[in-house]
Amino acid sequence: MTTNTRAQQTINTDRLMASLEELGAIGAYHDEDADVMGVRRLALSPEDAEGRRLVRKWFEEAGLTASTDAIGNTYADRMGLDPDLSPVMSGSHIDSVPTGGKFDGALGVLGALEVIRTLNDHDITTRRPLTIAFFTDEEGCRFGTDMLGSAVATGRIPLEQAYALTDADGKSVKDELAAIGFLGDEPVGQRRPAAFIECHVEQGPSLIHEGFDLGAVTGVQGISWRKLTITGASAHAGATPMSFRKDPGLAAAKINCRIHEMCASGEYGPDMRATMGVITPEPGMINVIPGRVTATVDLRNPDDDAMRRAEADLDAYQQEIAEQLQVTIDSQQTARTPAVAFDEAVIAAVEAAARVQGLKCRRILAGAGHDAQEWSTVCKTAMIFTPGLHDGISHNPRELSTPKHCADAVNTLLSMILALSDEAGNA
Ligand code: HGY
Ligand code: MN
Ligand code: MN
Repeated sequence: MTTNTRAQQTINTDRLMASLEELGAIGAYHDEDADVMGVRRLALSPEDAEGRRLVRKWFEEAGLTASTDAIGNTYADRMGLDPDLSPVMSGSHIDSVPTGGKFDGALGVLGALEVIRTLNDHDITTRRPLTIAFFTDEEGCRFGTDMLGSAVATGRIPLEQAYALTDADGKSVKDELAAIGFLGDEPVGQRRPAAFIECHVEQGPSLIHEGFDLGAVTGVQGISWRKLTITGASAHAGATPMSFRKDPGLAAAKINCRIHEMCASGEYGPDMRATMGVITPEPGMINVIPGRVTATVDLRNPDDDAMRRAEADLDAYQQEIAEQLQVTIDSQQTARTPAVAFDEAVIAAVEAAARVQGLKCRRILAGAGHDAQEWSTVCKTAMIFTPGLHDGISHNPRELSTPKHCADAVNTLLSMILALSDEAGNA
């Protein structure tokens, strides 16, 4: 057993890409629009279960001790020279959106695994123990709130509240965890690493457009999700005069226009983003004025005060529209996370690790939510971003990072994990 030497080694890129391909084949589907293979691995689905089992098998084949907690987060531990020190943790998610790609989340999990495999290849033992992990339901698509597993593990969402969340078919998180065999017996809330580091595709156009190899992520912008149930009166599309209508479809359309106007106004800062991703009319027929529309609003803002103002102004607008169009609007907040700043020393260490490899790196704020933002509430945390082709598109089957993009990120992750696990200091 050798002591922890600064690894001059680099990861095995072919092995990393082969693992990404193999995991990416689970839940693969042919996307007609993009004419490429996408990934559909919704949280706690049979596809997610198959992916979980494969990755847990890989964890164990790498000599790690795997365990699953009560919300289905799966951790894999590697002994350090000093077993009493708290571990360095790295991981991400393997669930995807329904029209996902092979890299979102998977690069963070399989990149961490590749670091372990590389340390094993060179018989390197780190000072601190290491833990790699995948977390439950990062995407939030199926059960309505994102970063669920990490939020429960770090105390933001109570376990029982998470268990009770249901999908569109009324299936609960707890029942679905049990159904796929990942209702673990490790209590949640026990894992408190010394540091957390996650690598992830940027999911946006900045790095590739500006010619950077990597991003040292400074934090995550605020996220606010709401589900609107707008109820009016279904009626005949031809026989009903316009003045007789109570049309929830019109209400949803006006709200969608309003959130775009709010972004364009600059009144909520220059970077606010808003999306109405779900707009579902019932009964959804060409000749029937809808009786009910279910819609969602996703607001993002790096400025928490501006986010609060936007939420309050949108609440007021919803009431105004309800009165104007004689509909009712039930508005439920389904996710809410504040803007998060990562640890300055860890961010600087990412920049230094990139420089050592001769990689062009710049600081960047995460546009998407990530597991790391939850772990940043319990330990020093940062992220490594890598660019993507096609303007860094993500939550789209065309998501694509090259082997170099992936290797640059994971070699930087290797350096970071060695540096962070070398540190003495608190237990
Ligand atoms: O929605 C997000 O930002 C993340 O992909 N769950
Ligand atoms: Mn992700
Ligand atoms: Mn995602």
